[in-house]
Amino acid sequence: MTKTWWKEGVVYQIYPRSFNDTTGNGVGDIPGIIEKLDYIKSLGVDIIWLCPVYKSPNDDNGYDIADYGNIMDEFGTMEDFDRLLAGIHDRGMKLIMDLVVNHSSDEHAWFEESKKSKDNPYRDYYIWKTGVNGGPPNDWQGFFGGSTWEYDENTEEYYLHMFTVKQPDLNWENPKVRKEVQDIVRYWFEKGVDGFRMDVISLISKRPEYANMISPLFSEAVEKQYANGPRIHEFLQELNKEVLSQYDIMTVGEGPGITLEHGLDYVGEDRNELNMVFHFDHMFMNMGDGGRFDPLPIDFQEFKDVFTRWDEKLKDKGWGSIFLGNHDFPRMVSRFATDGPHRDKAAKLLATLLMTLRGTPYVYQGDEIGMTNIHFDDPKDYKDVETLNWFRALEAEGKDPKDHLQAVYDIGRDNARTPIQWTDGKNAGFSDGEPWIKVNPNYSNINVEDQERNVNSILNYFRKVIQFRKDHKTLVYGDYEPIQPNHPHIYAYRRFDEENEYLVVLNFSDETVDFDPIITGLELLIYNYTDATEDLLMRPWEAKVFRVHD
Ligand code: ISL
Repeated sequence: MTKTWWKEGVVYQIYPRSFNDTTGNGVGDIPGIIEKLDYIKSLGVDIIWLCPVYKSPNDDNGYDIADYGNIMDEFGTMEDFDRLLAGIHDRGMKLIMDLVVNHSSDEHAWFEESKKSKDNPYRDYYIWKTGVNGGPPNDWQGFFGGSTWEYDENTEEYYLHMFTVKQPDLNWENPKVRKEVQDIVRYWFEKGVDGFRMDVISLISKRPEYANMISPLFSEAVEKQYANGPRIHEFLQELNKEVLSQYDIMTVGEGPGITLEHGLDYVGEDRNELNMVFHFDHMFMNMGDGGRFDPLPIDFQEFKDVFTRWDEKLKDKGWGSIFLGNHDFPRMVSRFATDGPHRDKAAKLLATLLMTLRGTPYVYQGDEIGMTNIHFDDPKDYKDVETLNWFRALEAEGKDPKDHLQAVYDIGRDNARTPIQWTDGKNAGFSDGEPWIKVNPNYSNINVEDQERNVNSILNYFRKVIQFRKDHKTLVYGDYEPIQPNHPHIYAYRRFDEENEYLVVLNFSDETVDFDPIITGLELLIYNYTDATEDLLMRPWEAKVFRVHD
């Protein structure tokens, strides 16, 4: 297996809008990130992934880009960006950007041209179709609900939008579009950025027949009909050949619909496509038949099995990404562990999991202090377009969103988008003005300043366990083998190579469990209870990592 910086590095994801506001307009900004670079460096992370900062009308918080070569006014200027990049490089870290090219904003100059007339030179930059029987071209449902087609009266055709109406899908069949994407990517590489996270990259190749939905189950339609289209690998190989392969950079493709079966096609070392993908097997495992807003309880067995199956799939020829949350999902501690009385131990346990699996670990901002989900009483406090669309759909059925807030508490995207809690002062130290989304009221107990003072805080545990991964390369490259994989409460595994062996034991429950891994010669190295001993009587949410001696 080849060794590289992006396999050994730890990534920290920044959602700029909610990170740190220096202007008082209630929106985080680039100078705010610059101000916190020493803090980020102090975590021990190597790579920053910055969510979109390009010009955007913010229908989907920057995932609707109006100009790929400029910075959003609310976030600052290109000079600010250049200072950010230099500040990151000065500290020995790298920066990866978000590339959102499955779609643009409808306010992008390309789309403004495209909609003017059927013979406009930019018409084929997007996907236009005539209607069928007075309705849209097919019955496709979008990621945020409703039809994926929007009628344009001027030219009497429909355009495709897999996300909001303000996010028209680009037409990758058009070689000019692919060339534009290459130019965008090259532009940022020439500036010195170190890679890209590629938004919904699995969706760029459409199936030309545009047949009706093959299944009422959204996840099935995504995998078999929306994603993994016939030319996806050709497009990625072309991008790789023309641009990616010319630079020492990393790529991680975001991949709804990328299941185990497709994984290696995208990331196999012999494929020349992407370095890693984010698959969603664990992130969408608890979707009920009603989709995202019909969540089921987390199935712990399935949770473990997902990691095991993917490790097995990628171990010889690929590489994985290890993440438990991002800006599209609830807070990891609330979702996969507990934000009740055991929150402190549970957050540390998840940090241990992230840093001891094989694959590049991604830490989402705020998880390093154990930030939790938000429960707004008033539906009006929610800002996420996906949640708001769902409220609208409920209202159309005569229902009151107020009666359905539990689903949003469980699974809504705003859970992860409340401002970072820096202090116990005004607005949690995020902004002097009124934050664009309300701060989680628990900031008086959960904040960076407080955890800096406490050697045993979640924050300081993250630092320790990140350093631990870096000091033990076996945790990066070594083999992974689950121990007693069917245990109802314990997730345990060995990581080993020819020289070293480690045992990780994690108690995912509120109960004390007497675990017997039938392995001897254990020396305790990392643990989340200060008074931990070498035995395996695992207290609630206890995590221990041992060296295994022969
Ligand atoms: O959260 C989801 C919807 O339930 C996911 O399906 C998500 O929309 C999907 O993973 C794509 O996410 C990415 O592209 C979206 C953007 O809204 C997300 O923030 C982004 O991460 C459209 O650009």
